[in-house]
Amino acid sequence: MFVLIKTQTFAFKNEKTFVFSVFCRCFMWYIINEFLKNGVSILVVSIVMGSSSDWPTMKKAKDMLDYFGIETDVEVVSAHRTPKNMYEFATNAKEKGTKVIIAGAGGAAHLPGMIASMTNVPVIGVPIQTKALSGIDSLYSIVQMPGGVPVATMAIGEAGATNAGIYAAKMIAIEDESVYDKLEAYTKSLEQKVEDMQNDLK
Ligand code: RP5
Repeated sequence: MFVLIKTQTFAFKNEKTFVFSVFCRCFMWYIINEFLKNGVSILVVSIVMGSSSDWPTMKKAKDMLDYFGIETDVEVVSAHRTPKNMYEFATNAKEKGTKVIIAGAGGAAHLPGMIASMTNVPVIGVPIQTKALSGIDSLYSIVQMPGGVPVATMAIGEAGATNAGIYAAKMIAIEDESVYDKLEAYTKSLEQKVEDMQNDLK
């Protein structure tokens, strides 16, 4: 049996081999498609911070991402102490499969902005609460980016880190229904918390 597809002719022994071959091709097409949809979407969020002293705050972002089942990697990369590492990190982020970067820094907090200047992977900035100025310094350093180089800046400290994790999950959820469902459940759990507070007052 001969089948003409566009300009190519394919020879088959009989109808059965033809049907089997079509089935195999469809099956392979389906597997590749599924792989592209799910397998290739390595749901990685990179969490970076200027110092290990930022970790107690930044861990809140990781906790949220773990809760939503999103893979993370964590690194200490300092804009001032290891600028070459920061360059490597930012310029390799896309290739590494990083979908979102959460960058935390305190004081003269240049890390999120500098990373954002070197990659188009979206950057969420977390201003670390500092001893000297309570994090106002970090906030201003991160939030006041020049037009053209955005950093999605969160609140100062742990609340900001928690929200950074949730915000990153929302970005991942654009392409991942299962993460979206977990976000819905999380939002419901917040409603429940408020209801419990209300009941505790009675
Ligand atoms: C920043 O300097 C870090 O992000 C950190 O918040 C701050 C202080 O760093 P350490 O002196 O505690 O290492 O780069």
